[in-house]
Amino acid sequence: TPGPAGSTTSCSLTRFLIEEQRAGRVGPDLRLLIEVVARACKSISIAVGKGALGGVLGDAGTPGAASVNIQGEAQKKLDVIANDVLLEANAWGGHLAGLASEEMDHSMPIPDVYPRGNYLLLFDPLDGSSNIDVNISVGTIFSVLRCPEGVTTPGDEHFLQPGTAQVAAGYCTYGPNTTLVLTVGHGTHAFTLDREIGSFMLTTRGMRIPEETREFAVNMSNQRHWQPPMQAYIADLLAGTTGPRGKDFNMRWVASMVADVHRILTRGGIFSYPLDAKCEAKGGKLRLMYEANPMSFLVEQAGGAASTGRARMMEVQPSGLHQRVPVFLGSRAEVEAAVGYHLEHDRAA
Ligand code: P6P
Repeated sequence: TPGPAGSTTSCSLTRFLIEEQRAGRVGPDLRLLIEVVARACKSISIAVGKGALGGVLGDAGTPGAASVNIQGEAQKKLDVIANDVLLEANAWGGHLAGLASEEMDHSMPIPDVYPRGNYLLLFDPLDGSSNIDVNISVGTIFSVLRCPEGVTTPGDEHFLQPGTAQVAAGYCTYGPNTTLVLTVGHGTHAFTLDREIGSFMLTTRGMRIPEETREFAVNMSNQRHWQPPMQAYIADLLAGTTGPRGKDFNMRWVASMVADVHRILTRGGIFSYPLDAKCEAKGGKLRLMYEANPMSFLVEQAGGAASTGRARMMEVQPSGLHQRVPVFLGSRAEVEAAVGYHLEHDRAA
């Protein structure tokens, strides 16, 4: 029988999902969809783990003509490989009506040759891929929505649902170990890949983010480009015991959202990618549909908070598949403090 929160009786992802299904917390189709995504993550982990030996480091495209995605970012070979793995794995399963990827301009209905299911899958196939060539953790992020009733051939507009509509979300971090972190709306749980048997094994049931923290994650090189409330907030963190926060803080920035969020889910902290003068015109740096929303679902299910700095992330009504947003997520009390600086600034304006 399933152990209490925190316990990890030897339980594979498959067993965990079957027990969640028996408990009525996940349906059979969604259970199978998650298993398909997990299998694809195993394949991606193997490709990423080969490093230079796999001949797949570096930029996609031809020398001097790197391929660029809709984000305007140079694609890495592994970005393309990870995307192809997820497309192939999910095409024939029969659980999906359509899928959308950071690496594809538009969403894609499941090909007519296969049966279509009731879900929509969105993913960032390899987030943080600029870190691959320097052997720093990267990851796959995914989000699952219901396909609207009566829609048999979903288009981009059918994906534009708020984060609260997600039925599942997760990421797989490819680091010293490969760990899948998943929620189906009943807690956030971690599964570590046992490479000897090829199964994800439950290693943390019911992750909990500490309410308070002394650790923040932000790219400090953008400091001069931030809006005033962000400047004030970070200045007070840096002032430590000499300032209004009354405690000293530590900083971590991996520049791989999956790695930073995994650390925060594991030991607390606040992650922030705010608006700055460089990304303001685009609405932010990070993408709402397949980065901010799935991470926000996982964080909230672990007792944390996720905000745009002015509103709950998962209540943002999307206007575009690749829409960008400012992001504050992690330890609830610290996110609320950061939001306070923004709301106070707006009130005074
Ligand atoms: P910067 C990776 O490219 C990413 O999308 C996130 O994974 C990461 O948190 C952020 O961008 C890093 O951005 O500006 O520090 O390189």
